[in-house]
Amino acid sequence: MRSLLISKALFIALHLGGCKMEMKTLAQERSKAEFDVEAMKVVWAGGEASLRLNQRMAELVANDPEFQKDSRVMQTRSELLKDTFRKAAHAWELINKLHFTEEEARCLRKHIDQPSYADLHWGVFIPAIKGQATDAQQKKWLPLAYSQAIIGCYAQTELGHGSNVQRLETTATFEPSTDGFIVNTPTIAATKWWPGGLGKVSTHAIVHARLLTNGKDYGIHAFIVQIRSLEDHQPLPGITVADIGTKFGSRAYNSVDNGLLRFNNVHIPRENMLMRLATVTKEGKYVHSNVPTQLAYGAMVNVRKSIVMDASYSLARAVTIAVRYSAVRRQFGVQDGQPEMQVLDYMTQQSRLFPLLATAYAYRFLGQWMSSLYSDTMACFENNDFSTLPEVHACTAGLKSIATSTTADGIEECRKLCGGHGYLTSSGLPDLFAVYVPSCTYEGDNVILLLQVARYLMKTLKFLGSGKEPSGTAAYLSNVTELVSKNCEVAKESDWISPKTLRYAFEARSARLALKCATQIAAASTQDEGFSEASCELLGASRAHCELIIVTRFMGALEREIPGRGVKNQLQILCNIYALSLVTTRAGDFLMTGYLSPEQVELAKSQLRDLFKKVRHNAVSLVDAFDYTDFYLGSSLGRYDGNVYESLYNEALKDPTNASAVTEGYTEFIRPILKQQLGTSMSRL
Ligand SMILES: Cc1cc2nc3c(=O)[nH]c(=O)nc-3n(C[C@H](O)[C@H](O)[C@H](O)COP(=O)(O)OP(=O)(O)OC[C@H]3O[C@@H](n4cnc5c(N)ncnc54)[C@H](O)[C@@H]3O)c2cc1C
Ligand SMILES: *[C@@H]1O[C@H](CO)[C@@H](O)[C@H](O)[C@H]1NC(C)=O
Ligand SMILES: CC(=O)N[C@H]1CO[C@H](CO)[C@@H](O)[C@@H]1O
Repeated sequence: MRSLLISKALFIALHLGGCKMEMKTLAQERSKAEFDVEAMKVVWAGGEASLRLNQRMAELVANDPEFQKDSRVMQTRSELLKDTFRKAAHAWELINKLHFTEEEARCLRKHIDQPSYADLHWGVFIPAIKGQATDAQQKKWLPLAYSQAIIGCYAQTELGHGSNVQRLETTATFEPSTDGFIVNTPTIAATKWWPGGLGKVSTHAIVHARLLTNGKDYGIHAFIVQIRSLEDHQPLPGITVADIGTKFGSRAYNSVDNGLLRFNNVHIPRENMLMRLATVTKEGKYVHSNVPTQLAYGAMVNVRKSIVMDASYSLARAVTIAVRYSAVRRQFGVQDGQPEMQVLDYMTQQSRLFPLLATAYAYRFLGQWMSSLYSDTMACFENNDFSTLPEVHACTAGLKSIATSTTADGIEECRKLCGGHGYLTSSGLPDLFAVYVPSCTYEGDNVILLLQVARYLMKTLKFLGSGKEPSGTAAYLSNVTELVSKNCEVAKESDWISPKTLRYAFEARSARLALKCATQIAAASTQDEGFSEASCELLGASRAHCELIIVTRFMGALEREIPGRGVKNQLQILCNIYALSLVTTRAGDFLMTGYLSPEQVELAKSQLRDLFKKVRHNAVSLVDAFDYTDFYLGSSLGRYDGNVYESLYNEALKDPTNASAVTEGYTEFIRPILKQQLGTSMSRL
């Protein structure tokens, strides 16, 4: 096997004889892999079938001239929107012509790699109808939505209120005489603001409004409101709708028409209230249905699973670019005419990059686990068993928060790892970052989500021993007494790479931080005051709880057989890197709670350095396993063949500013300065 590998390497090296060093370098890197890359691709994709599906869609998009993305940088916002609409229409044509399943269609949209209103229509509007509409309502609305005879968005957030949904101001007042609701926007702050797809495209919106009937306020409910004509797309009477303007980044999420929406006493039929959980009768009586409210939370688990999956894809994308470029890029370390060092060989580069590589894999397994958590939870709900809801809610909220924050920071770190060139749009990183960062805010602000986890942790500790023992991801807290008293026993470097040791360390950290907060809160004059005083520490406790879950899910995923030469071994190395890099970056937690001694942290650090050495030869192949095509990556630095300099050069020459050697504006603004024809009055001073 080994000799076969070496001869393959030689073969590649010989055949690249005439090639640039950058390209030779990546080929050599690949020849050093100690595992079967194709088998790893299957593991990453979550099975042979999804790997093939991804490859099929990647190819379809890359080979279709309608989906080309080269010119996007130069577009104005209006041009970008039109380009996005054109692509969405073309995709819809393909989806119908080729009879794609929902899964295939989703995969196609992902590969087009340009967010659009369609993401909101399929990803939010339709699921909301499924979750909140009665069977009869679904029968009416879903066929229209599935055929895109209507296009919808999800209008919850207002200018004045986002996170605190209960304080939204838009009203829907029941009017018995017309058997409908009057939807109204009472103040400027009540303007709907942010919904994606609303600004320029949607014909319908799911509007969250305060339900008023018989003079009583029943709180926030969802209503379907038609906002544009199905004939000529004009806003309907009483509706003001527009785009909220340009967002962060040069294109990024600007391909989505996030919108604003105001209602001036707009009448909608009573049946347009989404009535699965509650109804209003003809007489205006508010009635709860017999469907348990908890059911609405099931969909949330699914959404959060998708967000964690997206986090792994986006981080993997940034890491692919940074790893390939770090292998190609050389600086310093010259010895008698030899090439300079690959920056990937610098320990500092490795210590920033390899933990992110490991994190991408960690989130991938986390996402897979969340899929099964979703089906398990739904199965319990079907049997009217909602006992796991608080735990599942807290855990998925926290995982969404940690995964998106870490990914956003990780993409930015990858940009820095690419030095100056990472700042160029043609590196692909600025756009990736700009598209990604709002996920720290939407579907729940990340800080607020961690505070929810904290509330759950505090409650769990409070009720320990009362017979209501914690379950699932919080089960370890029932051992809190032992976890806070028994310190770590690691005595040598290699002690650190035991799953039991790692797991226990993360349990101890989390339990100790949580208990510390609980003690602090108990000492306060009121629970609320204590919680608020301790809230910064509570974020730390929540983070510790979530990182414990991620570490144990990664380890759990490796308990099974994983086929393919060397695949499991690589994953084990990555899992240890993930866990130990957390031990060292969060050393403050471990030291302050007294679980680790400074010497034990040192041992973790040197174990981590050993692991970096092990992963070094495999780094390029480990990102190859993500199976991103050059078209999808859209990065001069992350190219599969390593030909980065020529690519950067060509991209620069394509810039429209270079269309003429003498720049526009020369005659009016530059020449007069050079010719001393400007500011004659100034020159006298
Ligand atoms: C790109 C993008 C797309 C979006 N798409 C949609 C959409 O399709 N439909 C829709 O309805 N909305 C959408 N939104 C809106 C989004 O859901 C909200 O912005 C989000 O819920 C955060 O709410 P907020 O803006 O009110 O933030 P705020 O809650 O005002 O946050 C401001 C700051 O206050 C802090 N904070 C707030 N409350 C607390 C607290 N209790 N304790 C401690 N700190 C606190 C936050 O952590 C944050 O730092 C979108 C937003 C973006 C950026
Ligand atoms: C509690 O600790 C014991 C001993 O370390 C262990 O065997 C058990 O699995 C732990 N229980 C939970 C729920 O983690
Ligand atoms: C778009 C364009 O015309 N680019 C030009 C920029 O300048 C270089 C150098 O003169 C030309 O080679 C490019 O064609």
